[in-house]
Amino acid sequence: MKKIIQLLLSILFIIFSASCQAQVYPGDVNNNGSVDNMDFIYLCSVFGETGPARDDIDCGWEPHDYTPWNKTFKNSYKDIAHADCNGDGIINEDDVGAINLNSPFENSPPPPFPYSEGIAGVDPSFDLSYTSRRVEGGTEIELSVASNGHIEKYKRMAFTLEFDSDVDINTISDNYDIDYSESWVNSDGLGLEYAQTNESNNNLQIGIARINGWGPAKSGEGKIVKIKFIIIDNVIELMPVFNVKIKDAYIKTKTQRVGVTYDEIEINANPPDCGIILSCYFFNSSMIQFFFSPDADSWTWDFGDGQTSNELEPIHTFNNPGTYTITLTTSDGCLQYMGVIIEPETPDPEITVYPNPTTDGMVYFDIGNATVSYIQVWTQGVHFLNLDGAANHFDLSGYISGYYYFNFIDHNGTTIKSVSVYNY
Ligand SMILES: [Ca+2]
Ligand SMILES: [Ca+2]
Repeated sequence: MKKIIQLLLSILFIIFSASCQAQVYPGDVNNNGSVDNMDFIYLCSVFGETGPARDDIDCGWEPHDYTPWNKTFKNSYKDIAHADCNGDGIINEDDVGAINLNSPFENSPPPPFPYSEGIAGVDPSFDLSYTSRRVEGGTEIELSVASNGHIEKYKRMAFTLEFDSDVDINTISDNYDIDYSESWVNSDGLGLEYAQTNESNNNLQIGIARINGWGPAKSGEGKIVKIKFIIIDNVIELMPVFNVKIKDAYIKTKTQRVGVTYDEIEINANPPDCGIILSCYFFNSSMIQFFFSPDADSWTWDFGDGQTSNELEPIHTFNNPGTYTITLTTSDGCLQYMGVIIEPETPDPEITVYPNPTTDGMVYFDIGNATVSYIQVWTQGVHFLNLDGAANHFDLSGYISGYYYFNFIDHNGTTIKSVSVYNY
C-alpha cells in the first residue's frame, strides 16, 4: 500500500513538474496573461538586463521554455526573463517588437491593473484636444494629449485612448501617426516609445519610457503626444459625432507613482456653421483680405495653404495658384468655409506708388505704359474713394495712420495692380 502511495505521489510530482515548467509567452512581460502597454512599462523597467538565452529564439504566441534568470521585477515575484520576449538573452528594443507583434493576444483576462487614477483638482490631469475642423473623408485630425500640472522626473508612462464602442477604430483610420516633436516627454529623443491599436477593445495604447542609461528622468508640463488619424470616407455618415476618452494612465517617476485624472472629448465630424458669413476682397490675383460676420469672441483663420491667422480681417497672400478652402473657426466651436481660386499671375504692370511709407502724407503714382480707368482707395477693409485713372497723386495727410490700398482698375473692371502704402 505504501509503495502504491509513493508511486502515485511520484506520478503526481511528475505531472505537477511538467505543468510548472517555466514558460514565456513572448510579449506578456508581466506574465499576467495578456499583452498590452503595461508590458512595455515592465520591459523598460529592466531594460539592458541579461540572462540565459532560450533554446528557441522566437516571438510566436505560444509557450516557450526558459531557464529562470532568478531576478524579479521590483515589487513582484515574477522573473524578468519574461521581458526577454525574443529569447536572445538580452532585454532591449527588439523585445518591444514582440509586444507589438503579440498585442492584444491573451490567454486569460488579466486581473485589473492598479492604474494611477488621481484626484481631480489635486493631481495632474491628462487632457485631450483636437484641431477643430470638419472631419471629412481623407482629412487628418490631430488628437493631442497634454499634461495639465507639472510632472516631476517621470521615468515611464502609459495610457490608453479609447474610442466610442460603436466606432470601429479601423473605420476611423487605417493608419495613424504618433508625433512627439512638440512633446516635453521626449524632447531630447532619449526615450523609447510604444503604440499599438487594440481592435477588440477599440483603443490605442501608448507607452513612453526614459531608458536607464539612455537619458535622465524628465520633468515638465504640456504637450505629450499628437496622434494623427486620416479619417476614412464613410465615418461622417455613420458617426457624425464620436467620443474619445483617455483612461488607464500610469506614471512612474524616479521615486513614486503619480496619480493622474482623465479627460474625454467629443469629435464632431460635422460642426455647425452658426450662420457665419464669410466674404473676401481680392487686391490682386493672390493677395486677399477676408471678413466675417457676425462678430465672435475669438477666432482662427485657416487659409488652406498651411498658414493661419488670428487677425480680425487678415490680408493673406497665396504663393501658388490653385483652389483653397478658407476655414474660420470661432471660440464657440462654429465653423464656416469658403473656397477661393488663385489664378496664375498675369505679368505685373509697371506701376509704382511712392513714397512708402508716406512722409508728409502725399502719395504719387507712376503708371508707366499701363492703361488705368480709375484707382480705388481702400483702408481697413473699406472702399471709400475712387480716383480718376489719370490721377498722379493723392494726399493722405488728412487721414489717420495705417495701411491704405490703391487698386488700379483697367477698362474691363479688372484690378491690374494693388499696392499697399503705410500712412504715418
Ligand atoms: Ca501582460
Ligand atoms: Ca531579447
